[in-house]
Amino acid sequence: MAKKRTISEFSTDPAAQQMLIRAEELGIGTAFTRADAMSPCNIGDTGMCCKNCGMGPCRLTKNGDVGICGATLDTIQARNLTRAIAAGAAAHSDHGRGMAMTLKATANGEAEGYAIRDVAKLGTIAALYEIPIEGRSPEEIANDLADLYLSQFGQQEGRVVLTKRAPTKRQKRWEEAGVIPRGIDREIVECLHRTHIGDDQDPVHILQHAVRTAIGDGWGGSLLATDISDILFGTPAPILGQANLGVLKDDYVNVVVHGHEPTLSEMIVAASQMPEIIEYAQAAGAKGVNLSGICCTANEILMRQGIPAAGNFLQQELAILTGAVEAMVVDVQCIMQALVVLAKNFHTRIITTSPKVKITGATHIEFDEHHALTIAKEILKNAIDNYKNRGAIQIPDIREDLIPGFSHEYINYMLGGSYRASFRPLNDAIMTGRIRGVAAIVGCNNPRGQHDYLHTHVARELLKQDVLIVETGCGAIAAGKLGLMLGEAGLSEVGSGLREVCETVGIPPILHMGSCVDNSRILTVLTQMVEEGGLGDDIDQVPAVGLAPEWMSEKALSIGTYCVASGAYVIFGGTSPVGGMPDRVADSDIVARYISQGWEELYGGKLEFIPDPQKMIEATLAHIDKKRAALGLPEWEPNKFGRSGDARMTELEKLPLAQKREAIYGVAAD
Ligand code: SF4
Ligand code: MSK
Repeated sequence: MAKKRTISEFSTDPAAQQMLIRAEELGIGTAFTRADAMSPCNIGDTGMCCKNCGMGPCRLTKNGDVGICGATLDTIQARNLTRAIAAGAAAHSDHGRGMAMTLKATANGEAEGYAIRDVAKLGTIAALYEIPIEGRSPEEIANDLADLYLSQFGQQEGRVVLTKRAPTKRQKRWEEAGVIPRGIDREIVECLHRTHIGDDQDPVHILQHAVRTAIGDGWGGSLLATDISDILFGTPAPILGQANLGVLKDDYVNVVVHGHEPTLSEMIVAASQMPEIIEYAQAAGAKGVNLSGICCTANEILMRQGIPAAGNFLQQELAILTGAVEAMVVDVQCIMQALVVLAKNFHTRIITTSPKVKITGATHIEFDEHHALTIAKEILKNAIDNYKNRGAIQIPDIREDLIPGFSHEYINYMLGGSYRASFRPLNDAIMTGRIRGVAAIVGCNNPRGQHDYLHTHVARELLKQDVLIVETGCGAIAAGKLGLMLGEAGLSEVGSGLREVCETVGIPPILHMGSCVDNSRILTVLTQMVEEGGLGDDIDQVPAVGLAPEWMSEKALSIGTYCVASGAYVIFGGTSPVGGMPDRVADSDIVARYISQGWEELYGGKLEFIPDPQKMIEATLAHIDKKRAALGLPEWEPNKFGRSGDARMTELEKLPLAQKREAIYGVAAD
């Protein structure tokens, strides 16, 4: 019998807790209560079930069990993991394909409402591939770039051209391991082929292809999606935003955009500010239209337009429970089917928009980039028409300011200024030990655990240890809700060395770097840190760790795998999908060992599943310290740095001259 949790065990977020109490009062179920009611299958959740053919499903429960076809547990686990990675890579990359098609349509004047906003980034990216720039219009260059990027999907031979943006040594490693993706789609299709009954049955060989597919995501589909989003909608720079359910407004028409793609949501932002729409809303008795976001669509418009985030993955149902949402407009990925049933208790309309996503019972208004602004206006008018149907509302008065928008271009600029933009100050801060290392905390929420707890607990503890944190996805929204993304407001909990750097540069201790596909920005930052010098000549030498403490989606597994292939130590929380049997003899644990030790030998990075937060933190710090030692950097010392500014000067003033000189210049007096 599954344990029934209390409201505070469901979520650490007080706004979420208020809505969960409301759900309980109204007798409405949510993902949290459904998770309590349904225990996970203890065979499937550790990868011990195969249903790849009609002879199964085969459930392997004892050491030595095999499926009807003779497949071993290791083969089944490798196949299951590979299929999940292929699905995740497909989701990211298909998003990238959509962006490339929009870029092509924009370049040819066929995309209503879109323009090339970042011509400089277009030029920088085009130059990487030797696309001619001189004397050509942005549209001509964009057309060539779109063609090049679109060709990467169906390419059969050669290499995905974006992989050339990895450090040289990394590319060599991939070549030696035979994992450079030939074409983005080709590798995904081959994953499905290889894992069909009676195909690839060597777990290590299967997983080699999983790596190749994931690289096609991180250094292919995701990277090009980020490039094009920036070119079309502007490269993010810091901007003031807000997060949590308190961003909904009682006297406005609330429209929540949810999913992943910025193409439609950017047009909805533009349409919501048009006099025609504002007047339409006022005629309906509202003050106007209040837009907010959930999940990564939220991150996309938060970091570019400052549009507030109503919450992360587990808050999609909770936003509707406020009773104040006229329409939730969804595109692709992470949209719960439960929204439609839940919305029937309120007046909220669930509007699906992607040609790829329909939900039974939802209103479908199909998006087409050729008529984007017209469709955006139609959607908003549909929501406004629904305002009169609003019943009792309860909006938690809880929201937090945050500053998102730390693209790698901006990080480069902020560290060095416009005349000497550089990663040098960041590398120097790591080399001296002011910053112990870097952690990327990314990924989803999972109702099997306490909403936002792992994200925020792990982040807080690492900040105390002078670890600079970058975040994307739902993890970023969790940190934003906690107030750790607002310049000095977040610094009270931060180690003294990191605090000194944040104060000097003027940054929060956690940098919001965008949506799930923007994990490619983190790869770019790591590459630029390597190129800057002083931290080795490949990503696996940088004192950095990736964490997905509350992961749930297949995309997270693809992200984790391409980060490992890029050289990172990646730690996931929750249950391992290759966990196997509790009583397994270690020597038979081929898959779990291979993705850790085996991948570390090949790529310098490894993937591990560590559910315990304390162990997760210890493993992160141990890895950072190991990498520091390997680089010959000084051992990190707490409180060595950071007594900067007036306080430090007052302290120094009290010292005798010789000691003062030593303290300031690090050399003894003459
Ligand atoms: Fe069972 Fe083999 Fe079919 Fe999988 S592929 S379901 S292990 S018979
Ligand atoms: S939205 S993939 S729940 S991060 Fe990108 Fe959040 Fe995970 Fe979806």
